[in-house]
Amino acid sequence: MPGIQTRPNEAWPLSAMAWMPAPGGECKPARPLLLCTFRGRAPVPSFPCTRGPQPMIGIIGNPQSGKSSLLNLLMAGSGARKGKRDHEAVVAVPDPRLDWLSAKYKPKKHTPTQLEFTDPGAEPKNAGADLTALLALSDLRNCEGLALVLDHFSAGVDVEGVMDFELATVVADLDLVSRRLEKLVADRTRGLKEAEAEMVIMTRLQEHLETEAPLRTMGLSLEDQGRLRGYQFLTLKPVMVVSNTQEESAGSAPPAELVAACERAGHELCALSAPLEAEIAALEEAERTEFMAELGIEEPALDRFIRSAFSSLGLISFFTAGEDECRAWTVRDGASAPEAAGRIHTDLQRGFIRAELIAFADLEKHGDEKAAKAAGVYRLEGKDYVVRDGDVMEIRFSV
Ligand SMILES: Nc1nc2c(ncn2[C@@H]2O[C@H](COP(=O)(O)OP(=O)(O)OP(=O)(O)O)[C@@H](O)[C@H]2O)c(=O)[nH]1
Ligand SMILES: [Mg+2]
Repeated sequence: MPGIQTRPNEAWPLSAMAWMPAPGGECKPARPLLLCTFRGRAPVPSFPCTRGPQPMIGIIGNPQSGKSSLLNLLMAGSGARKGKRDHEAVVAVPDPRLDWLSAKYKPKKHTPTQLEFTDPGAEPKNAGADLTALLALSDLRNCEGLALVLDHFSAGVDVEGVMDFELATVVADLDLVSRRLEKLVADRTRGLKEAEAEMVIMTRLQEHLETEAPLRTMGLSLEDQGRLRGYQFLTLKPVMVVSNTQEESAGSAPPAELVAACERAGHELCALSAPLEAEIAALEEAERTEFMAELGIEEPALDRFIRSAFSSLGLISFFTAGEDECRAWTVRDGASAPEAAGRIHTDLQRGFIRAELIAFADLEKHGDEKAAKAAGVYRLEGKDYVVRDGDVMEIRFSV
């Protein structure tokens, strides 16, 4: 794709803020998303997910690229279940750290964090839809991230699929911006003054997209991206490229050109062979380890895929651990300790006093809390603490 351009982020005119749609669909207020509902209490709004209690990733790709194979594979993983619809799968994010905690505390309940995947191309009404048609579906637009499946099993690996996808998403966003601008021009003609401010911003987005560059290269601040959330621009979404390779390629590194193309585009890359992964998933644990050793792989590519899909969304996990439950909780990277506490219960956020915590690596190193405390690696953190991936926390609160 020619000339990806970036330019510094100019301040948004203050007057422009008023029109910004709330998350959750063009110009519609977001349905607040709820992670836990405690009887009779206000639900906890999550990091904004637009579709359900856990982040949703939309599976996209050309016809016959292996989208359904990937969804079936996800469904076959341990802890996976069918989502609300047949083409949706809720999967557990594999995390050896949580497994370690559960092995230690032997809790009554082991609760990994979850991600949801949807394959709208599998809906009968979308049968045979190509990439462009799939990208137009609101089901995909409303996802927090996209997984692009590329057929690299029938004709080998190339980088065309990544380039075609980039262009298709830029064109789709440009179409959205252009339609919005048409409406704004009509509004201005009718004398609506507010239209002016939004036009300034939409024109900037349009100019950028016309250079065939995705909006993620525009240098928009996180705050500005948040303001634009309601539009669900495809080129602002994190993308996981799934190179669905030939079985023989399992265990070898993806070709350098593909790695470079994904890096240029800012996408995560995961190479896997769908039929091989299905074979691995169907084996008993002992046989699985042996089979993977023969192939020269340490863990199923599927596990790596789910984990990097999770982190590509800008999410991290913290843990609570005890004899009742060992649980991984999802927060956005950058969340404060009270925000993280609020994921567990609104009361914990409201009455937050402090967090008592230890980094998972320190707990693992010292073996247990007592030894960790003796080594001085157990910490007390206040309201301003920014939670780190892998923190094992206990919240002190008073309401
Ligand atoms: N050899 C081989 N065949 C595969 C692989 N992945 C998928 N296939 C085959 O390719 C065909 C299409 O796979 P699907 O998973 O149905 O592809 P899809 O993208 O869901 O297809 P549509 O929904 O029709 O667009 C099926 O016959 C699969 O068995 C692979 O890694 N290797
Ligand atoms: Mg399919």
